[in-house]
Amino acid sequence: MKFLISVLTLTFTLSSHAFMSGIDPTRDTQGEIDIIGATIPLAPPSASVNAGYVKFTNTSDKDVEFHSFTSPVYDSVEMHVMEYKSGTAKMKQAKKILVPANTSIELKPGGTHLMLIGPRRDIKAGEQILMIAQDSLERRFMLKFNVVDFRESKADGSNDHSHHNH
Ligand SMILES: [Cu+2]
Repeated sequence: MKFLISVLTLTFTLSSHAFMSGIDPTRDTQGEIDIIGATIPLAPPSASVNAGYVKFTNTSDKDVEFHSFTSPVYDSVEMHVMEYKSGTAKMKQAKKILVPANTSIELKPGGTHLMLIGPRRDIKAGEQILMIAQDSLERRFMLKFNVVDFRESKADGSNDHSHHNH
């Protein structure tokens, strides 16, 4: 992990605040944006996509608009919103995700989510997947997603997905 972080630091030698402490992987503060409970549910082995869920809290007085997400583990990451029309739900690609000033938004099942396309290797429960979000000011935010196998335990809808076994 240390190695990977230094590689990323070299690749993205930008503002140092874009890199979090890593003390609590479920809640990283990077300047104005708190990143809470970033989770990737483990998909069946045959799946070629995963979904990413996370809660963003904007603690600043300025809107933050994410324009892109990338991950070294996936070929591409798309922002998806759900469209409900006459009883059917359809995913639609979005060009941005807005986190208004002093507001929290949640990417969750049935709503806005990240679509992780083309995993470059096998994904295992318990590991962390790095993702870089870039906003409209070209600031970069590093996110760590916990891969969770909800088939192991009952998904009761609670938001506590933290694992303490590593
Ligand atoms: Cu989707």
